[in-house]
Amino acid sequence: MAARLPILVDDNLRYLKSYQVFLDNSSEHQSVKAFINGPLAEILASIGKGKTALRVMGVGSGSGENDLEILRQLHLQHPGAKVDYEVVEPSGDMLQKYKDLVENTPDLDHVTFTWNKMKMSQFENDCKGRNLEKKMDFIHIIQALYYVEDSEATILFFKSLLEKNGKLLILLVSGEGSWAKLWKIYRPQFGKTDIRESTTMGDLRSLLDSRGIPYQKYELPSKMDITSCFTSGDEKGELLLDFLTQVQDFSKNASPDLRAGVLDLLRGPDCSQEVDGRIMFNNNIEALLISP
Ligand code: HSM
Repeated sequence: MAARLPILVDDNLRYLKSYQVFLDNSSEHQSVKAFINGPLAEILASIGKGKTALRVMGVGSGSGENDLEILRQLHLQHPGAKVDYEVVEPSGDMLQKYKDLVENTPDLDHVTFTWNKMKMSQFENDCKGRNLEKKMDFIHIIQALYYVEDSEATILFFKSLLEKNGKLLILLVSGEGSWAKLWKIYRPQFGKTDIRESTTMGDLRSLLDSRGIPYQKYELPSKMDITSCFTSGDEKGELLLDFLTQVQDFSKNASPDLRAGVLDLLRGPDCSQEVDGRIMFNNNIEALLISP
């Protein structure tokens, strides 16, 4: 029977710390930024053509860095347009960081933010209750679909909010990357949860294919330096291990066998490569674009 290990998201402070260590040691934000200013720029240019006001939604936006990069690119593509921007984010700490970032960012006078401090499922229920008719030109769910109970229902809901020429962008870890390998072998032993932290883009593509929903796919190469995970007791390494397993204090709570097996897999060629003495984990990301 699978061990009941404590789940990382249940300890908000530890989650925030381990997420920060993950960002500091990976090229995740840089890869997403390169995508926003590369392939996404053209797509943003194509939405809401000729409109003077655009409606955009960031779902699970965290502390807002990706959102503001998208807004910057959107402004370049539609210089005169106002933007009505809905943010859906359940963490009060993240939302506060996001608001601070907005405060300290110039040239956002054309944007009106609406803050929805709630989970995606709550937002969906709220919209249905209010019969919200507001249609969106662009919706993005960046690295956030792990935290929903039913990813299919969630995607269909947000897709239903799209304007005729709108686009829904979803980013998740690659179906072929090291996250997928780690989860395939060890997810059952990391403990049972009612959310799907182990959803990869492979799962999502299968789901869309089976429903006949077309999409455009992009690959975003990314790496994570996990060298510190192999120094027992290293604070950053322990936090990174928590982020990788989504288990609180993984080294203390997992059995010695489970810990040894996970470290072995993480270090091996299925997950990582050694570059200049550093252990680099394949953190590749995939982006999918869906039309209404
Ligand atoms: N939640 C584990 C996967 C991940 N999240 C990568 C952000 N980036």
